[in-house]
Amino acid sequence: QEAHAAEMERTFIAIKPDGVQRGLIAEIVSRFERKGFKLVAIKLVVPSKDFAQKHYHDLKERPFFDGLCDFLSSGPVLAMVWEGEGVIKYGRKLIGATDPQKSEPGTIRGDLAVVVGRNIIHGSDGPETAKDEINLWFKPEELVSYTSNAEKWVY
Ligand code: RTP
Repeated sequence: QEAHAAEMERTFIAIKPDGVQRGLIAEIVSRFERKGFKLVAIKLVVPSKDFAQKHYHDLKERPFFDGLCDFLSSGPVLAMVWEGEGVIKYGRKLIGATDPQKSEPGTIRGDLAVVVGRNIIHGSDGPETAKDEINLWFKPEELVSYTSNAEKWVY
């Protein structure tokens, strides 16, 4: 069965400053790669606080909003777009529950994080937020369209 890139689902995944500083980039990228998802955009950026507030606008009423935005803008973030069938929902599964105390072993947060304020990674929680977050973090020309060799064996 042939899968066409144009129809493929995309999600926004970011390794937060704690994940980058702890040297977990390769470990995390490798989990998405090995699963069979395809990397279509990647860059290392230090977001401004204003940008962090835009990214987390849904949480602006929450008590931890200010600290969360300070934290996201405190250092380099690895911003990525991953593509594949079901990548939004399954990406969240790979990531694990928001609170690492509750994430299952085998998940990224379960294996690699301990507290909710330092849970190392972000992933879009649905198709609408995925679209919004990809547009916020990336210009259209930063999304690379290519056929990966693996694709014909994954699908
Ligand atoms: P994310 O958006 O980062 O993937 O996380 P999520 O959907 O699993 O969780 P969400 O409720 O959207 O919260 C976003 C981020 O806010 C931080 N947080 N801190 N101190 C707290 O009680 C608290 N609760 C959430 C976490 O970094 C969470 O990932």
